[in-house]
Amino acid sequence: MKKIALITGVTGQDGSYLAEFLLKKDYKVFGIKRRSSSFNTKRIDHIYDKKELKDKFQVFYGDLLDGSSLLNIIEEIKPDEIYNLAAQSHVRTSFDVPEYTTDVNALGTLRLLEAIRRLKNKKKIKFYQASTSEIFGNTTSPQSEKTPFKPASPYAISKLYAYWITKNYRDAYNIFAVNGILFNHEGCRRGETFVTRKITSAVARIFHGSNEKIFLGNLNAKRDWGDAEDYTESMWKMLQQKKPDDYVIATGKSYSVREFVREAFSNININIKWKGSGLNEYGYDSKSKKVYIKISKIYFRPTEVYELRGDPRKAKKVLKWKPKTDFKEMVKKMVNFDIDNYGKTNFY
Ligand code: NAP
Ligand code: F7E
Repeated sequence: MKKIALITGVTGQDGSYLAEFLLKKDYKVFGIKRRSSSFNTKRIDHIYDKKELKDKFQVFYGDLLDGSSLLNIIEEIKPDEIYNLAAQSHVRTSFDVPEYTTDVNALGTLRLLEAIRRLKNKKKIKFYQASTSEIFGNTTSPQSEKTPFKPASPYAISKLYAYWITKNYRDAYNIFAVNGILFNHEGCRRGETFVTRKITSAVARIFHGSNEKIFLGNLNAKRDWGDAEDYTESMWKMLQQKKPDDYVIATGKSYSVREFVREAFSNININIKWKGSGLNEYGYDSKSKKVYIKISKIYFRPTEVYELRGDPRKAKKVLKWKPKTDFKEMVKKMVNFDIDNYGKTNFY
């Protein structure tokens, strides 16, 4: 019998990669999409378009804010594995909509776990929770499964609730539930408001002749940036273990936003240098002296996380997982993708 997977957040970066990954493993894949006033399926439309996948991939309307929709879908499709990837996932925005972020990310996870708890066969369902390095906040790097939590945003705090409730339902009700504590992972389907894709899409426009400047916030923040496609495999691996457990998924290396900018521009043969300080700092082409980067205070956060760098040794040992793509390759892949698809509307 084919295994059945349900993915919340299937229209997002990770959801779309995971759907493809599971379809290749011959799963039947169901996704949940929320109602939106404009099209929100651009990352999965190409899966729908494949005739051979017609009976293997299906998407239902549902919402993490609507417990009955989750229960109905789970009862109807009877999944073997549930991947909870849906979230209000933008850290900066979580300061503007803290209540909404908490409702979706924290209570949304509870609603799913409650839906599972009510099922007769709850012990057979495996549940993956998309946890995050943000729960560590400003702790000393590298962060591992043993690092204490110090979340520093409404997003991180909502995800810490989801982390604990997942653990609690595992212990209290014997549900196979795991937390994948993933550090930042990026790719060609990354949302354009996250800093990496914001930079690579602007670099592509500049390559094609745009005269724009990129306005950024904190250039000194460091993140452990991995490749999103490498990371989706780890989610599946966590659910194939004998016992449920929590794992850090990371590369073990961190780079600053400043280094990301320089690396992205180097792919179009522009060598960025920096001048000035604070809000007056700018980045310019060392040859033409043209200014490409400026600072805007709107991109700073009320509380920033200065460095996240993960220790993935447990995942390497137990899951036999390791990242395949390094920082330079990942940046190159994103810049080239944005250059090649410049001006196109349907490109995934
Ligand atoms: P993403 O691109 O922002 O995707 C989020 C998904 O959640 C989208 O499909 C979105 O739908 C959906 N969603 C939002 N609110 C919803 C609601 N109320 N009900 C149902 N669906 C809803 O995020 P991602 O980068 O793929 O990340 C996947 C998960 O991993 C998220 O939970 C994120 O917090 C977590 N995470 C991400 C990273 C990372 O670096 N990418 C690292 C650690 C953890 P729309 O398409 O309609 O917006
Ligand atoms: O910011 C700095 C910003 O928004 C990265 C989500 O997937 O990963 C992601 O959260 C860094 C921060 O990602 C701009 O201050 C500077 O220090 O790309 P980001 P994030 O906040 O790390 C974690 C693991 C998740 O779980 C989240 O869901 O870059 N930064 N200038 C900027 N950030 C943005 N967005 N825009 C700027 O202009």
